[in-house]
Amino acid sequence: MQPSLLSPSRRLRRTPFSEGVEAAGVKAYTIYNHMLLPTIFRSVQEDYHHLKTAVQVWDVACERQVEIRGPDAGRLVQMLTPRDLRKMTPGQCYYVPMVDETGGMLNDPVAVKLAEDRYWISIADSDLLLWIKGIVWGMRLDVMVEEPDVSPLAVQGPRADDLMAAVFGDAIRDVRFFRFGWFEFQGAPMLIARSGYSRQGGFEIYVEGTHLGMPLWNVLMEAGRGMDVHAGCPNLIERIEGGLLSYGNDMTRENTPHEAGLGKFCNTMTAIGCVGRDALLRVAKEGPIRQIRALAIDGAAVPPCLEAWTVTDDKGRRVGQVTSAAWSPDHRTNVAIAMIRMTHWDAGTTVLVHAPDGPREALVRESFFS
Ligand code: THG
Repeated sequence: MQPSLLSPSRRLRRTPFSEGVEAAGVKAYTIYNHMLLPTIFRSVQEDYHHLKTAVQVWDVACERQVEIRGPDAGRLVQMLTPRDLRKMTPGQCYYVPMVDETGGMLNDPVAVKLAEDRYWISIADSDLLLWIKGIVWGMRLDVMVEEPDVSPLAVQGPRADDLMAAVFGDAIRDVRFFRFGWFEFQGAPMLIARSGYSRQGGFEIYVEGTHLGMPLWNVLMEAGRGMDVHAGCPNLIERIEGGLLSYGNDMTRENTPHEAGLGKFCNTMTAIGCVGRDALLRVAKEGPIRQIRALAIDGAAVPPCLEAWTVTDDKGRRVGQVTSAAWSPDHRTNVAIAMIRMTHWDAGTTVLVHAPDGPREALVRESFFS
């Protein structure tokens, strides 16, 4: 096995599944919420084809939870997001943009409502815990906020239902999208939601503690033998095709949810108490002047997108930037996520993408690729 090129330390956290990930031959990691996140097993393209045809088990322990518990929990969670949470009931998950007082995005987590007074906020890559603790202190709220020892394990792909039913029973098939149920594994209750960072369908198992991590990993791998199960991870190509955004890459604190194309997850008028509400009411009324778009970029496979690539019109005037891009074998073009100014965001517009190996023509698309 190749030695890791990341210098490990206590700051750079391993997960309850790291042993299984290593045994499966992980080839590359990134760091996400100060924790290891696998990015390649066989190759990004092989992992992509396999994800779209079989079933994978993903170590997404780096989707850390911020637990909010106590009498003010509901009030606090509504302060964090412009999405109206009044109809959210225990057993539901909501994808919620979270914003600061200027309407700038701080995170785009999945909120999991366990009880009227208890939530897990399943965060993207930013230290949201610190912002939340600051609000709690400043507002003297009656809640406890902490990072519990909870590690999501995702099962994704067209055969996810069959694999999960083999381990947890057929009742798992009845869990609806962005809902969760409680299922038993070796005597321990496990929260399992139908969700996950792919468009291929599947589940996320919120594993509490460390001790059941490898037993669960091994049971899934064993049960999936006849289903071509393999270790996998969020796949760059598949998530761009599907238009799944990556916080810190595709949008940052510089962007409002509307710019990020997440306006459909905002009900700013009725999200009473949301910290960025006044700022967002203003931008929602005017409408954004730049927004996330899917692009198809001409030419051979693009190099990795390690920094934003400038997008211009044919006269060289800046009209936006590409933030994620990859060659798609299925669509036989480069697929990309870009932030484009309104003068050029209409579907069918041709723009120039200044990739590191030179300028390329690109087409603004009506929608993503899945
Ligand atoms: N699952 C869980 N936690 C997470 C992620 C996840 N934390 C980190 C990161 N992913 C957060 N970002 C996203 C981005 C997209 C989605 C979920 C989390 C997602 N979006 C769908 C969409 O945009 O169409 C569905 C949203 C909906 O219809 O409600 O799934 O993946 N636990």
